[in-house]
Amino acid sequence: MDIQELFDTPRKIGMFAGSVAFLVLFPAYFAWMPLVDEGIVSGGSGGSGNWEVGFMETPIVLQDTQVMGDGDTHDTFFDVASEMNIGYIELDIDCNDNDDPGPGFTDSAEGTSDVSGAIGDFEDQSGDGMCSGGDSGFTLRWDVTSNYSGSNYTASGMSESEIRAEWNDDGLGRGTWAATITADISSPPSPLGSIVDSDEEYEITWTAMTYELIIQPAVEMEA
Ligand SMILES: [Ca+2]
Ligand SMILES: [Ca+2]
Repeated sequence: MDIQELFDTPRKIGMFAGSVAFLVLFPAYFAWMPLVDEGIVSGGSGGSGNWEVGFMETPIVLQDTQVMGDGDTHDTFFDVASEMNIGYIELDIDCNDNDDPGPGFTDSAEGTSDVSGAIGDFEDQSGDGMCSGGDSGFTLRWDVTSNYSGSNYTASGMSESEIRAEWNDDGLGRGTWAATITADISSPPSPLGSIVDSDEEYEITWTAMTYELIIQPAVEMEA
């Protein structure tokens, strides 16, 4: 078969052109698809549009209980390492003083953080609160991902990669978070006061809330 025979009819020429187009487009398609999966480029109709954005959260928790007398202090440490994005770091101190008969003389908790061992430009915080049970005591919280709430929302007029770029912890928040907790014990002013109430149990809970971003096209509701 010579070259003349290959291209002697319009149909054969057409088939040859189609084959060449296929050979060029096929590898190009497979080079492009992984970029779509990675969210580096936006695919097809889903370029800029409406997206449902959600956060699948997994907490890393460290819990400890300390019984402390009046004026006692306790240093607590939380070592954080995670491959996932971190939404926020939280320190929660809970206590419930039910030692005194009747109302009043409620113990309290106070604390100050030391964030110098954590990667990032975090500011130290302090807090205090009464030991009145439930979610009393105090809570300190730092956003590692800016403006993190973990609430689902609908994004409009953005590409998937723009949304992913917005929700990122930039590798911050790893390292050692620390705080010093101080007990304030209140007891009735009598010789028996310190027998009635001389200490309190403080529950210390550190949480690093990690998340995975879930992005899917919003379902268009036709009116
Ligand atoms: Ca008390
Ligand atoms: Ca007490």
